[in-house]
Amino acid sequence: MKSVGPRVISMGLLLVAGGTGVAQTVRIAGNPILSDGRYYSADPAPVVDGDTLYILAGRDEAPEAVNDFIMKEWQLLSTRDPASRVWRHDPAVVRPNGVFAWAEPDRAYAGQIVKGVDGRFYFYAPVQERNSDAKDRFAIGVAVAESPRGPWKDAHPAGPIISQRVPERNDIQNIDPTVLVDDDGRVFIYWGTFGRLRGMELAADMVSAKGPEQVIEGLTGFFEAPWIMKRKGIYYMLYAGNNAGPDSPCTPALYHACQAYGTATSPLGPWTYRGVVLKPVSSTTSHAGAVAFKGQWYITYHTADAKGGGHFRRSVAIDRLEWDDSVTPAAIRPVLPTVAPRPAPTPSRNVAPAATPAAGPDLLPTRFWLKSLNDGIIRAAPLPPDMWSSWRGKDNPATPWIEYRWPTPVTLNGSRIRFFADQPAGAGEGVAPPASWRLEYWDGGWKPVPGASAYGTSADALQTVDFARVTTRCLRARFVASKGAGVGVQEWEALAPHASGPPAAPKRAAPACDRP
Ligand code: FUB
Repeated sequence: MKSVGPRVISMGLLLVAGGTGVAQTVRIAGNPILSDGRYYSADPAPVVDGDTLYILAGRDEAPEAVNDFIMKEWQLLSTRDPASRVWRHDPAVVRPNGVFAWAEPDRAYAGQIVKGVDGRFYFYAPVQERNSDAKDRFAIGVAVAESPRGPWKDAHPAGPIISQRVPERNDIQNIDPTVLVDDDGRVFIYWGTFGRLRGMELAADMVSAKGPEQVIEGLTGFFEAPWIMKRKGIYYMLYAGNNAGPDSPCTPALYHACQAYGTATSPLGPWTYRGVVLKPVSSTTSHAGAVAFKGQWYITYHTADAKGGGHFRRSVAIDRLEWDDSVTPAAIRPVLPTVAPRPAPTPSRNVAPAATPAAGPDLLPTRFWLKSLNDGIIRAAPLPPDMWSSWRGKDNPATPWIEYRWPTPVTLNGSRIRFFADQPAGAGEGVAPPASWRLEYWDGGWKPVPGASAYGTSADALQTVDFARVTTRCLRARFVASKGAGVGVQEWEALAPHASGPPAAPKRAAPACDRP
């Protein structure tokens, strides 16, 4: 794509020259920054140069039904004042094979731009090596430029500075680099994923390893996405954590991540876990960066909140990051994610959002997410936390059920359900459409809903069941599973006779009907 001179296009966007794509000035209403679904943006890494805040981001290009990181280029967002809500978007600023002759074109993963000891900008980029005998070909290359906008050239044309082969042999996936130039000019790089974090000192040239690679420990639940920063003499490491469980401070579901942090008084530790900064976002991955800009700290992260967004169609958000200086070391206050005002929801017959979901038997701990039943989201290619499922691997229950409980009685005359299946109907393994199912309501005992239409079992579309009006506090869907397979449900709606305004989510769990 060639640069063009300034010109105005529809939707209030101003086009200006820049990068290798066409830059646009974007006036936003709030988060995410790019929200209209034309460009997705992930793995934000903020960097300040003079009076401008830049955010480096990868670009998610996965089609809606593809669960994979299709990422071929990095882009830049920049502003002189986040409060102005005016951003410049430079798409396609750099591509892996455009700067690293040794790299594959795909997999422009989470990089970071850092101002080096010499005042130039260094871009730490995880890419895949084209020719390598390593089991995992992810490697970290470094490019250099006079400005965060580039143009970038390989700062180490001999190849990556870190891989499974250099500077030492390792067996981790070498991605998610983050770099600190300390006050005394020493340089430290940290990287890693899948629970394995490494740290190492670099020389002042920003590329040569001073080594050795060190295993970083002490950061509870570390999964990936480290972000190093320093404030008032203390080193802070933000990271995506996935220590999951019903009582975890981080995340209830294994496939989601929180942003947690730890502190240290020297750059390579020891590190002390300090708590959670950001609860799980709407995408399964969470990746953050933070920076001070004109006297205010900001945190950048990504979500699935843009139009058409998803776990592999993520979008960058920014919020203030505040400190609690009343404690030592200063603590990071929990971040309150903000979103742009949304249009008022259209009236709906679905009163499920006002109910508390329940299921029997219990979920496989940390794998599925009961709350997804009534979150209003149906994905083309859902992941486990997008659904409830009775699947346990073996001994899957023959007659599982799900239930809605309202705090006060509701009148219903229909229901819609969207099954999930990764096996065909009749399969005896995995998750298959149920052999049959029925709806019951509580009326002093469980009774079949009267006059029910056919109970469809296909997982390809919402299955609608109409029935005669009932007024109840509890509605149950009982399934007969296919042979030994599990049953999966992405979304389950309970329909009132007439549409009304959006039902409020319950403040407290509604009690069961069938217990005194
Ligand atoms: O964007 C690809 C990967 O997703 C990053 O490397 C991880 O941190 C996660 O955000």
